[in-house]
Amino acid sequence: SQVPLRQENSYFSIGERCNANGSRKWRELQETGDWDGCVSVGREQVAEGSNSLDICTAFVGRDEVAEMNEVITRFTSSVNAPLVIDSTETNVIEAALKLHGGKPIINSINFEDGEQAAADRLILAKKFGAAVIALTIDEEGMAKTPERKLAVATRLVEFACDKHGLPQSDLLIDPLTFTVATGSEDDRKLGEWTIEGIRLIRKKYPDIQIILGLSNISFGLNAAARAVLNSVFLDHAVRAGMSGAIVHVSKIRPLHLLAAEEVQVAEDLIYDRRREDYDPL
Ligand code: THG
Repeated sequence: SQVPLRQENSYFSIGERCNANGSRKWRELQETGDWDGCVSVGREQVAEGSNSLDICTAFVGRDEVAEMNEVITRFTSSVNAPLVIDSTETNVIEAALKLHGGKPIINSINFEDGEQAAADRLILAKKFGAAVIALTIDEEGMAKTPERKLAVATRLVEFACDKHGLPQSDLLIDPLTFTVATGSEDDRKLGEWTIEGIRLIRKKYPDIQIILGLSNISFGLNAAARAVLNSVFLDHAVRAGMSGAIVHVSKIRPLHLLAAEEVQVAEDLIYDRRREDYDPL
């Protein structure tokens, strides 16, 4: 089969590597207080084409507020990209927003423990003019089926925009990405369900932003396979209506640089088309 010479590239890319949980290198730089090294990781990602950077300084035994402050202070003066404040702690988010200026993005709100924590963050968003990533998680847990993703997304839009006055253009719905590489029967539909969830949300809200933590799709595979699966999944997600993604930008490859067989295997994983004689990545 033929791989077409095209890939939709017009998505808002958020670099994933400034994350104490998602990058060993970053964690070591943070642990040793090598802030210049942290700035380099940020600048590298912007040079590679990241439109924004996800910043997460949460790590057991460390002072998340203090280290977030160190990073935000340096990045606002030395790295030319708006920052995504990735924290579960409202006080960490607030400290970062105070230092940021411009247009930061809060990562994230959800309804896991009801509406109060989400409300607190939306009040902060309004005060500081921040955009907000909203995960499709509610009191029943993470939305897995397309219908649940749409239902929680609808509640998030009504709560954040209609009730709390966040402009729809400042809401980034995240319908959740899970790995499809575990082999567990129950998890095999999760890739397709995320794509279908994007499609449903896009149909209902033509102008809203939809993003994913893209690399989650390939946890458990080797690095080469991850690059293939991430690239193919990105292409399908964008075509379903996704407008942005948290990614390792330099590892995303245009589809025409992949072998047709690689694209096929990735699509078989995403759409759960594993056969008896399936030859994994
Ligand atoms: N949605 C939102 N925010 C998120 C996520 C999401 N933030 C965190 C995460 N998920 C997205 N960020 C990453 C960052 C790194 C990796 C995956 C997702 C990753 N890291 C390699 C690993 O763990 O194997 C790096 C290894 C290394 O360099 O040490 O895959 O879904 N809103």
